[in-house]
Amino acid sequence: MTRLRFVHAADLHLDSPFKGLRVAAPEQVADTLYNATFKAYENIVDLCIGERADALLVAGDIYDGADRSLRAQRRFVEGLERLHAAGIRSFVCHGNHDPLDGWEARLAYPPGCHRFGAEFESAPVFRDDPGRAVVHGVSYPHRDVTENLVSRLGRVDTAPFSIGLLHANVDNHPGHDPYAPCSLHDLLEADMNYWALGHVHTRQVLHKQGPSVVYPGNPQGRSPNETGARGAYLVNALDDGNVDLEFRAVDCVRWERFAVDIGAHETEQALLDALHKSMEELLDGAGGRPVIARISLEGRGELNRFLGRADTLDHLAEQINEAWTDRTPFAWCERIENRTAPTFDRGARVAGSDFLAEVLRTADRARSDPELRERLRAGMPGLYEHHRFRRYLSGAVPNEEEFAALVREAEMMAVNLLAEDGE
Ligand SMILES: [Mn+2]
Repeated sequence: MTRLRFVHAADLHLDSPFKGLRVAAPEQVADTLYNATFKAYENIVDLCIGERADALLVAGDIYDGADRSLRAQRRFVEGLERLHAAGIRSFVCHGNHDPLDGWEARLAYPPGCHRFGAEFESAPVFRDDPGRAVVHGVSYPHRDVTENLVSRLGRVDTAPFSIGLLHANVDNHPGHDPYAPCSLHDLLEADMNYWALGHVHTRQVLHKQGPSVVYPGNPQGRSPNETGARGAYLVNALDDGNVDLEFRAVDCVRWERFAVDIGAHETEQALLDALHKSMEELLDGAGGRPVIARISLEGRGELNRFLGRADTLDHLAEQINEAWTDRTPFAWCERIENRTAPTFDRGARVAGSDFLAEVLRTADRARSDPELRERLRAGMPGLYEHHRFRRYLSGAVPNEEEFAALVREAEMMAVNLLAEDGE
């Protein structure tokens, strides 16, 4: 039986400026971006209402900056008002982007909304049935919270379904500032059924059950580094204390990256056709949303010479955008990067007397000489289990087939580094 049904969102970053992009983007792309974070938030409110959720939880970074705009604050409160009118509670904490000491307009929040202060406090989800579910939350008083907030939580009453609402960096997640650092262990030790986290922008379930520890990610990607579907989690809390988690996309414009290997294309026309085809596939996969794409051209081939000509990358992007940007939904190529290299005559180079020739011959021996292969493979467990290196290596020690792929990759990397201009 479902005891509680809620939507968990975080990192709305309302009114994100989309730095630099709005200048370069055509009008309809710029307009879409300008409204994107707001529209995604409205989609979250619609999701709560459509799914008849009991509550919305927002785990910090509602606004993009401490100097949050009045427009952003009003739009946020409007959403909470819509929830309140539908009988849905809202629980909000603030993070490093929107700490309590930032400027704030004195706006009237609806009575159904609970905003957490600078100390952990508890709020029942159902005012007429406080023993059913409780949210424990805390906000950042200022931006640079460097202490472990979980340690301030203390024991909580375990009878109701307990939710922790927190903006924090768990286990030093790379790529995000180390605010309110804590460990997964800290979170598992606390008496919670569900940790509703915010801060890390790519959704992640750190622990599935008992308790569930979840980052929903930001609901709207804001740069080529925030690709793919983004949204919130619809959570059904069951009577046994576990949850059913369901991700729901709410983003209204999607960022994607793709790579095209020029080695597979002999002519400029073939390359253009491949780029158009990829743009079409991206749009097909975006569920009716517009797409902003960053394209990377890679590999070795004749086309490397064409790509090296002045302004070629801009002209390519122009060709792509002429075909895709005026459609609804649009696809817009934001940038094309050239990571290609000239063709490489392996047969000629392997017979040479330089270091690269030696590398190529060693790669050949690693493939054909069983003794060398065994020696190399024998060294791998030490690397994959090494306390420093294993974090850069995913998965288990490679098997025979994976080892062959590694040799191929290593050779390619060495060639790219050593034969930079093909000469
Ligand atoms: Mn954030």
